[in-house]
Amino acid sequence: MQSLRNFDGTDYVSLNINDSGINTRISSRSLWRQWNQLSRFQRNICYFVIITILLLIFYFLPGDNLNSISDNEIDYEGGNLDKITTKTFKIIEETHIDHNDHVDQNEGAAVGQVIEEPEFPPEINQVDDDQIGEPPQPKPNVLKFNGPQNERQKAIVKAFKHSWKGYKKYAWGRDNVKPISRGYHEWFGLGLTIVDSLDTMYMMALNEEYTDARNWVENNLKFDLNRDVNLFEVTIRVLGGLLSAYHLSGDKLFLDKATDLGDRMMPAFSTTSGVPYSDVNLGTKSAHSPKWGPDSSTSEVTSIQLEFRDLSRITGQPRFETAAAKVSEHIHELEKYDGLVPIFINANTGLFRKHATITLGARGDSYYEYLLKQWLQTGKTIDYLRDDYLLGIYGTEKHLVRRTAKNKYLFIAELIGVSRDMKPKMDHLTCYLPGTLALGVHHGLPDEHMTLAKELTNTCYQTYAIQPTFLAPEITYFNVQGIEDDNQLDMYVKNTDAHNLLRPEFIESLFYMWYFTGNKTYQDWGWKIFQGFENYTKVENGYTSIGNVRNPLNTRPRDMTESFWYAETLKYLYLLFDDTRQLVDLDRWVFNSEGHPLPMYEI
Ligand code: DMJ
Repeated sequence: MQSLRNFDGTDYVSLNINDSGINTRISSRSLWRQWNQLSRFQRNICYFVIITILLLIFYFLPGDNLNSISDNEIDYEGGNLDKITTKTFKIIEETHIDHNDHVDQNEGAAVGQVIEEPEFPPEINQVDDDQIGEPPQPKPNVLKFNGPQNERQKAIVKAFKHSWKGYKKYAWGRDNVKPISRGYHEWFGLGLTIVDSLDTMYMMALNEEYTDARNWVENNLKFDLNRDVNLFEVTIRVLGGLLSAYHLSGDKLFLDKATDLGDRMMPAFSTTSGVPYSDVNLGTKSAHSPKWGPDSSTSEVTSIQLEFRDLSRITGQPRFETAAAKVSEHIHELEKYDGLVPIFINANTGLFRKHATITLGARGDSYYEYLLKQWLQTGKTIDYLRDDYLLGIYGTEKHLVRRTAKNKYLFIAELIGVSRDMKPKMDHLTCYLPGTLALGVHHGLPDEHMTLAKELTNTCYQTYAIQPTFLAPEITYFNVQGIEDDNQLDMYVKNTDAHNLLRPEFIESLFYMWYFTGNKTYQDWGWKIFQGFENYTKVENGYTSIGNVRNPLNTRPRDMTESFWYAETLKYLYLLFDDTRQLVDLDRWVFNSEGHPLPMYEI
């Protein structure tokens, strides 16, 4: 190092590295010379000593040093692979410890510390495999409920309370109330009306009723019943109801009940194809095909995935999601008719029943609904779900969309038998479709779907409006043949199809249409329909299904209130009359087939 002077007179320091380089080269040469003068034996001893020293260094180097890299040190941009890999391992270790079933054996273990393998029998260790680490987090919850905000919402809450009062008085803890005979009806023995109603009461801020129901669930809801139940119905109503109540309230009671129920339904998936049996005994944990035949309904086996996936995501146990998703994956591989599916599938062969009816009504409907909703639930990350949905709508437009001869009302027909003959008939169940189409369009699917949605909404509305009760029948037939008769009607109803079960599908669609368009006509249509329910289904102790919508003087009350009246029809009416359209955020929540909101996940 030298002190020198610049031309302008300022001082500077010069560091001469060349000299030291020369010295280094000289000393390396002499070292090399000395090394060559060693005998082979001496060199081997040197090798041995060097290797031993290196091994000792590696052995005693503390493991934590490898992990002690802070986020700031990680050069994500520059691709410092070693550091990123080390960090990733650390994250995996942390999540494994957090969610390991046996973590209590090692309480206090630090992250990265070696945890001794517990001595559990193999089957328990298998459960360990089931843990996938930290459950994916849903998008943030933005739900807040303040009770009814306007006259229409108040009227809906009043209707709910009236119906609930009858149920509580005459059927408490039973599946359904029979409001005329003041009795009850048991289907599964699971207090269906209570569990199905939990989230509706929560959203309506009916605190007293909600608390009663919550306490019943805590003290009385037991699944250890030696009784066959329908996998689909119990999934969408009971499992869906519990999960939704859990997400809205955060009350772990509901999650515990849901997990117990999910466990008990798992035997339904023990088939050779993975397509579940329709019936499962929650007490004996055994499952089988329905009594009436070997097949399961297509819509049933494909409309359990939202619930089973949600259960997995909250518990961190993937087996529920895996079993249910396998069904969708299997059906994805099956041959379809331009995306349309027959309504029966054999659980053992995993094959569709050849030439079964194709319909978007009973036994077909929610296959299409759950393709879209599963895609949304998983953050639009599973492409085949979206593609199968789009294909299904394409097939619908190609093969099922028809118009009446006179007023050109658009409806969704059915295809029957080997010849796939068109049957000009539409179940009320099909009136869920406009809502689902609108939901898809909002989430980026083709705008043309909205045209179909609007036209079908209008037709469904007509099925109500043309009846003197202003209530739609279960099934409507359509005139597609043009005849020279001014009196020809576009729609007609057969005697056997004239009942109304207080079903929700069209109200559900009105809610989506209102939510996405802001067109108040949809609210007004819903209000008129609600008047129909008020005028022709309301009785002293609640609301009842009726046998005939065509004659206001002879509605033939059926003395039955289905649980979906509370879970869906009244909930969707309440949401339809939410003028702010902000009560539920449809970018964050997806409703299951029974009207229970579940959170969307990022993946
Ligand atoms: C409900 O249980 C569900 O909406 C299901 O998807 C279809 N049937 C009833 C309502 O009609």
